[in-house]
Amino acid sequence: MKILFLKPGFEHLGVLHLASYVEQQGHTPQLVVDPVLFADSVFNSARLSHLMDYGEPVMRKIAELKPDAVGIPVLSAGFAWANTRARQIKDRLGVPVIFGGPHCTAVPEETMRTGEADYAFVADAEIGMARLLDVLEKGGDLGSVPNLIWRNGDAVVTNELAPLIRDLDTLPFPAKDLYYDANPGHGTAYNIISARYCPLRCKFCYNATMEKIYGAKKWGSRRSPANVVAELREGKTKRRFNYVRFFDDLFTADEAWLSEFAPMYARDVNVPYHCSLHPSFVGPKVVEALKLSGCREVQMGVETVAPDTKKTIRRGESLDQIRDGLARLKAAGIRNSVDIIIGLPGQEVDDLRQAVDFFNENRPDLIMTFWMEYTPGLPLIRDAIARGELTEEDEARINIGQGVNGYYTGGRTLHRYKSSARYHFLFSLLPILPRKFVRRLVSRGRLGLIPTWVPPFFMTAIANLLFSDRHNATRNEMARRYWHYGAKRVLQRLGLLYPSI
Ligand code: B12
Ligand code: SF4
Repeated sequence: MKILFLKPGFEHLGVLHLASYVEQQGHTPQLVVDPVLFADSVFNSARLSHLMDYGEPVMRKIAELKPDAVGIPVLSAGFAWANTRARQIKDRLGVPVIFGGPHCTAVPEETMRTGEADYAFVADAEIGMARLLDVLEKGGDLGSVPNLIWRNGDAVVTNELAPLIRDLDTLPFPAKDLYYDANPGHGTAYNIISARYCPLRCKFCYNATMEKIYGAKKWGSRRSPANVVAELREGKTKRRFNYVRFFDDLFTADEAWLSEFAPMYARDVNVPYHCSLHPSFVGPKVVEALKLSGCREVQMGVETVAPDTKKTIRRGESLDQIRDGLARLKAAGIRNSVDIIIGLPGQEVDDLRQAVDFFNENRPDLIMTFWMEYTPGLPLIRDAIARGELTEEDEARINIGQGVNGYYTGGRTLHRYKSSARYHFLFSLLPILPRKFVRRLVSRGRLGLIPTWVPPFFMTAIANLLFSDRHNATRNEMARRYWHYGAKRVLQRLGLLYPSI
């Protein structure tokens, strides 16, 4: 059966893993990438997004490929886009549309009740998707397809979950060629994932949602270091890349794994890489292994330094751990970027001031400031409602993928938008501002001098441009994507180029 995956924006490892799995099971995967410009959290403009919409060329391409079914990955922020395309596909081709990904996992019933999908999947979908395609092709019982959500008359049925795939080494490598054939020259990095999920369950994160489904058992599926290195070695034979980006939630969670991985990676891959970590997992052994393996840059989620707010989001690390971790990384010559969140429930402006004080003394290379984005199913939503920072109506909107943009649902941040935006400005430039200047600015109450007309997303872009590693793959890929698809669409709109993707 021909299954076409329609993917917005960037490379999507979930889809590429699914594609290679269903191919192994006898089906034929296809991929169409919809560029979806100006609808992400960096560049967001309804008017430009409409102007640059690739709807018609995307639909034409799908029709040319004549799939038997179409699969669409759905993040909550992309639920509206997924529904629009699903409707168009069903009207034009009449083939079934299947949704999957974090939005469906978080709110399965709502996905089916409010969306256009014929079928959707909860959580990891390799086994279920292959089974569904068999049923659609040869007939059979939909009730036997694990993780499937489907309509039986007026009822929405959620089937039993398959156990998590524990031995990820048994899965085929992701179907990278599908993406790179469609987007030649877009990636200078090799994106890879070695584990699924995270041992922690911070309340603002998808992993807290997953806990409702798999409990504490969700953690524990990790590919062996040899399997990860084998994929990268194979990747090297197919295309050139000068950077590797590990998409794992918490790359350094397992010291033993890391110690086995480090020498193997250094010997067989030897390409600088990026990974994400957590302040509780930056001990001496971890940093030693990162250094030995050639890690170039890490992103550390700090989110807040205020003890009470840390408790609210279920974070247990101490300020000493953050301080020591940053110092160790610096001593090892590993670039480090920290994440801060504005708009957490209960967060006061003073929390942000504490963060400025802390990072002024313990300087990371880059501070990435995010505004709290409530996505469906987060336990933090109930906390925000209890504090009167969100309403039940807000939750209903969040559950259908609306209002997930942090600038609009940053809890009560909106009431102190100006001061929050000023702190965002300051965090963005902190790494180059003289320490004394920052101290004076904050202690003498001169923050009002910082302009509030500069949009926060612009400051994030500036910080990225100034301080992120020149190999920073997200930045480079984003620039390429906008340049390639933006210029192409403008020429198409002017009638100078035939509309295609
Ligand atoms: C890497 C990553 C990124 C990368 C790449 C994104 C991508 N499209 O792959 C980048 C940096 C670009 C990114 C950006 C964003 N991300 Co992100 N990202 C992740 C991360 C850390 C890993 C994703 C991954 O590769 N997982 C591994 C693969 C194997 O799993 P998977 O993708 O979930 O796929 C499996 C199942 O979900 C399912 N499935 C997935 N797709 C489909 C499709 C079909 C048809 C079917 C049947 C099944 C199916 O089957 C797959 C295989 O089992 C996750 C956290 C996480 N643990 O998932 C967050 C996560 C997905 N991101 C998230 C968010 C919010 C974002 C942003 C909106 C953030 C922002 N403010 O900009 C943007 C959106 C960008 C976009 N438009 O795609 C949230 C989504 C929450 C939600 N409910 O929507 C997550 C869950 C993190 C979190 N906050 O908790 N992200
Ligand atoms: S450490 Fe990161 S990935 Fe893990 S639960 Fe917390 S925020 Fe999510």
